[in-house]
Amino acid sequence: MTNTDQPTLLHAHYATLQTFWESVLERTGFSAIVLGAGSQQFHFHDDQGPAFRPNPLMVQWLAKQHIGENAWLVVRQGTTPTLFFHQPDDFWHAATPAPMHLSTHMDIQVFADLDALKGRLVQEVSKHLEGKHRVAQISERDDAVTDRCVLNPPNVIHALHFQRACKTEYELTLMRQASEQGARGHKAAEAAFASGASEFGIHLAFLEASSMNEWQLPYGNIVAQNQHASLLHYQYQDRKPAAEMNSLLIDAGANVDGYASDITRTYVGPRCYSAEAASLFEALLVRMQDHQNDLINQVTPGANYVDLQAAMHRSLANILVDTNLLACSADEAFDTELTVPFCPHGLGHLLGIQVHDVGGQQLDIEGHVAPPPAPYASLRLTRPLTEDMVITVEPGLYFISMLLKEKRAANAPINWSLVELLTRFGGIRIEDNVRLLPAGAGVENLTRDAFAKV
Ligand SMILES: [Mn+2]
Repeated sequence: MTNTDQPTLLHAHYATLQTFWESVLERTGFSAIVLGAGSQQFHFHDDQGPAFRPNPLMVQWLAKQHIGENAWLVVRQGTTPTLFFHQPDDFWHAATPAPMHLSTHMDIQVFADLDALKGRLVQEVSKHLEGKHRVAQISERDDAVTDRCVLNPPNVIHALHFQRACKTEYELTLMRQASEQGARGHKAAEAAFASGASEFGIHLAFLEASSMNEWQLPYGNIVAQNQHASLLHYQYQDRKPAAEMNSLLIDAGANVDGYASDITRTYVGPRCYSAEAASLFEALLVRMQDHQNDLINQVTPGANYVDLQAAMHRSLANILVDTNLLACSADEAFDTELTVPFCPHGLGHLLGIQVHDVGGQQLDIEGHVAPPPAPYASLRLTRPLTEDMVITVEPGLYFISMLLKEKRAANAPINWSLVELLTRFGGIRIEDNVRLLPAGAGVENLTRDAFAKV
């Protein structure tokens, strides 16, 4: 029996969801919320397609990666939800079994025949339509179940998305497991790199040790050696080991029952092209690790990630000046935004069912948004931090020729010979997943805990 089978955790998870969803019904005046899981889509002119991913709101209720296609969930006030589950008789594919272990938490009705399922769904939805009542239907491509269903009403979706940022203990248990599986993958990847494996070999080592099929990954593995590490979302894997092995940046996570981990580590390589460059890169790695620790220590309820993003650039300015990469003062580097091309991405984001979880720029359940300020346009998390959020903290330092070229043309005070020395290392990113504890108690670092455990 795993932790997630504990009935009390599951019970508390459902109580939290039910209370919040009922408050959304109350506030918006809908008599029910109907979720469609969706169905498999295909590539253009093809009978093959990407792996089916269900409606993420459905994942929150079923906490399952394998929610069958065509499932529907009806949530209403004062009673447990009803799940209509399609389990076809099929000899082409294995039918996803209905989650009967959840039957104490919801009414589960299983149908082999899709038309019969839809007929019962219409009946069920119609039951909740007295007078002028409307039902909120959240689904991707489906027609309205009845003409009284309102498709994807923003006021309902904003509220549900906002609430997903703060995790229940049940969700945290899944995310700890995802962190442990991710940490196993990372340890195997580190060992593979030390023994001279190619990017592809490291990718395979990660999959095996994390026990992930490629299609189960929360996002495509980023396995970047040498200069590839300067491509923030480098998506290929070289099949042959590189002639020189200066660095590895690996950004890879695992997925447990629909919940993700998102972990990045950077290593110095076993065959660096230059001893001088290697020792400089190693010194930068040490500084970046301290830098990340400092930022994690500032994560607390009430803090604003926009301020932390600015703190990241202030501290990056110090690192670049101390290591002589910049020939100006740290204040000048920060004020002139000279650190931005060295780290053009955001400090972090919400994490959960989606790797970049929804609602990070949302200020409230009404859906008011807080766009990130220039020059931090790619920051995905701008809302105030609160307890039980799970977020990533992932500062970076890169040598991106495309961005630095512009600075060179503008005669920026950059030490170009050092940049040249480090360009073949690509860059550094260190990313942990942390859960906010009450003010003063720090964070639960899911990633560090997992590395210490596996
Ligand atoms: Mn991330």
